[in-house]
Amino acid sequence: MHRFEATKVILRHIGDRPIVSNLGPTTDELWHAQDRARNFYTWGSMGLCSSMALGMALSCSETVVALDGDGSLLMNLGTLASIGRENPKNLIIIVWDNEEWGQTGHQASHTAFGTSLDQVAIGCGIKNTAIVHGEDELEKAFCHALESPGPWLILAKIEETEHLPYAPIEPELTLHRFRSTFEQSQSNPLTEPWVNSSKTV
Ligand SMILES: Cc1ncc(C[n+]2csc(CCOP(=O)(O)OP(=O)(O)O)c2C)c(N)n1
Ligand SMILES: [Mg+2]
Repeated sequence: MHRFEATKVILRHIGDRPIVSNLGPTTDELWHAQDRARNFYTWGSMGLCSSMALGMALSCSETVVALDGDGSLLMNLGTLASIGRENPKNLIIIVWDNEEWGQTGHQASHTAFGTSLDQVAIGCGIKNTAIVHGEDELEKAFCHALESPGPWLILAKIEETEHLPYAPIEPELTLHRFRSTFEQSQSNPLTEPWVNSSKTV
């Protein structure tokens, strides 16, 4: 499975929900697949994608989706413990696991040597996890995660290909654009059907 195709699978089902994307090819490919006001692209802030998504999930009632990377999550494993501790029902973490730090020269990451990020998540108290290898499996797991309370961690094994060009977009612009969609949704909250009874925050 390639990340660009896998990203399109997520977009097919995302509706208007917010996405936070990892720095590098994850963000670039999300932009190429579909630029949306509800995409929060990150640049440079390695290791913070899932942390930012956690903060958003704790602050709103919509389901927030993080598209993280194996290398970045490895750099900030504590975020999994924080997710397990806070236990937000409305958070789905997808990890594009290419077993390498792709953007900086394809150095093999720990997941190429036996680290199982889904097992780390389980050890941190994140009960809903899945490992997917192909687009059909990803689609099934993501749709299931959208329909049932989280938090979820979906570990998607991907093969690296040539990177697409950088997304030609200004970070400041996307920040303001993204933020304004939350302001608009205050008057018309987009709440998941299962949130009212199970929301913990
Ligand atoms: C604190 C910090 N250290 C190092 C980097 C350099 N860096 C940028 S992307 C990247 C690799 C990220 O790996 P991963 O999350 O697996 O994403 P991939 O490139 O494989 O899609 C690194 C090391 C950085 N931006 N910030
Ligand atoms: Mg990687």
